[in-house]
Parts: sequence; C-alpha cells; structure tokens
Amino acid sequence: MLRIAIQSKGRLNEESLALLQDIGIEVDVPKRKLVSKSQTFPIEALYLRDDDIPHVVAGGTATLGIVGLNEIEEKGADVNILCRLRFGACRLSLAVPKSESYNGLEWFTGKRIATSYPNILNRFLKERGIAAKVEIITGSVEIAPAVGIADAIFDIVSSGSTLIANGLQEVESVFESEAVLIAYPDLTEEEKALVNDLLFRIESETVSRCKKYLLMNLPEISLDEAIKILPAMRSPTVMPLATKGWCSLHSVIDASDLWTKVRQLKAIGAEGILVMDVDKIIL
Ligand code: PRT
Ligand code: ZN
Repeated sequence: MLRIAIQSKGRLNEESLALLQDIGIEVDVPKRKLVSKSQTFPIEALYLRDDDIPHVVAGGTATLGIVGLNEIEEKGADVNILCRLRFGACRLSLAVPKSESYNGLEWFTGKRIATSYPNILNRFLKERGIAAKVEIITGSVEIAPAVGIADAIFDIVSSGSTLIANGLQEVESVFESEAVLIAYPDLTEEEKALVNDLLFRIESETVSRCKKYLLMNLPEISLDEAIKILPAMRSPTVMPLATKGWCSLHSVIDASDLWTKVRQLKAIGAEGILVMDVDKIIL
C-alpha cells in the first residue's frame, strides 16, 4: 500500500486530486479527514499543509507526495523528484518598489529583503556576491516594503498582479517552480513496482494535456508538404475521401504549435480543420 501526501487545501489541492482522478484513482475529498483510502488502487491520500509534505516524504511516513518544487528547494528535503506535473507553475522573484529605478543586482547591497524563502534567497545572494539582509516573514510578504519592514521582497509570482496591486516591480526571476511528484528514497521492491505503474499513468496524462488532435481535409497534391508540417508520433494518418483528389489527414501536435501549424496547413489548401483535446497518450 502506498501513501501519497497531498495539500489539504490551497493552490495545489484541487489539481492534485484531479490528477489522481484522471489516472483512475478515486479518493475522498478531504473534509475533516486526514487520511482516505482509494477503492481503485492500493494507495491512500494523506492531507497535509504543503510545508509539511517534503519532510513527511523524506522520513517515509508517506511514500509519495505532490508539492511545489519551491518547497523542496527551500527545505532541502532528501526525496526523489519523480516527475514534473505541469500545474502550479510559478516563479520566485525579487521585487522592489515601483518608484525605485532599478539598475541591476547591486541595488540590493545593504538592503533588507523580506521573504518566506530565506534558504533559496541566501544561496542566490551568495552566488552573486550581494550582501543584503534577509528578513524572514511568513505570509503577506508583499506588504513588507509599504509598512517599512523591508526595502524589497523575494516571493512567489504567478500572474504578477499581486506585485502590481502592492506598488512593486518584479526585477529578477530567480527560481522556476511547478508541482512535482516526490518519493521516499528508500522504497521496497513492491512499492517501486506500484510507483512505476503510477508514473506510467501520470506521464500518459501529463503528456496528453499539452497535445491536440488535428484532423482536416486536404488536396492530395499537398500531402507531402503537409507531412513535413505534421511529423506526428510516427507519421500522420492519411485516409481517402469520397471526393477524388482529396484525403483526410489526422495527427497529434504540441498545443503550443497549434496556431502556427493551422496557418501553414491552410496555406497549402487544408479545409475543415478539427482540433480536439487528447484524453490519454499511451506511448
Ligand atoms: O496552507 P498551506 O501551507 O498548505 O498553503 P500555503 O498557503 O503555504 O500555499 P499555497 O496554497 O498558497 O501555495 C501552494 C503552492 O502553490 C506554492 O508552494 C507554489 O508551489 C504554488 N503556487 C503557484 C503559488 C502560486 N502559484 C501563487 N501565485 N503559491 C502562492 N502564490 C501566491 C504568492 O505567494 C503571492 O501571494 O499568490 C500571490 C502571487 O500571485 P500573482 O498571480 O498575483 O502573481
Ligand atoms: Zn504552506
């Protein structure tokens, strides 16, 4: 039986549970329960604050955990990072008041920087040879400059709107983060086999989330050109249409390439292009 530590509430909770559900693992949504057993896979979910997850997995109380990479980096926990989960994306950045004219890292020399991530910040400042004073604050870091506790902040940024609302400007992006799956480093052979099964499912799921399935009608004369545009997993599927000289072309592409590819395909005569989400990709 595996045990996976999940954030009990907060930004990673919903997407962690949704990911488990998408890979066929149903667990009860936390109400006041700390642990809930899945009926569909030998795993139970342990609901915790995100700050506690690295430690609980490093100690083996949980075999697996879903947590922000920023937490692992800050806590320096001894865990294996198994895969990135492509949600909870954010960055840890330095920000200064908008009124300051910022001209490079030297600006921070002698300044007070408020943060909940002192270890990552201290490492960064040391690497860059900047002598600043790190003020540890747990929560509402962004108001520190306005109330005079600090001159600048080092905090999580996602859309950037919290910084703007507090009259701050992001000046250095230091660490890129997203949710990751972590594991206790000393799993038994039986646990490893279960974890591999889970990883296989998760990879199929996370890969499919950034893919699109495309199908279109195409003049046969443009086929070679279209195949160059759409390399697909092995090669695109081509089927004849009832109308002579035309075919139907099917392919899977990276979602980020969608609009570029659609423009190129239209330029060589593609018509009736359908774009669909991909539920799973089993490679
Ligand atoms: O109660 P618990 O301790 O479990 O939760 P928490 O309050 O400590 O963490 P939570 O739920 O806020 O965040 C959990 C994890 O989500 C973080 O460790 C990150 O890995 C990830 N994450 C992704 C974020 C954000 N995006 C995010 N935007 N965590 C926090 N924020 C906050 C940030 O602190 C700032 O206040 O959102 C604000 C900035 O957002 P923007 O969009 O205005 O830039
Ligand atoms: Zn927390």
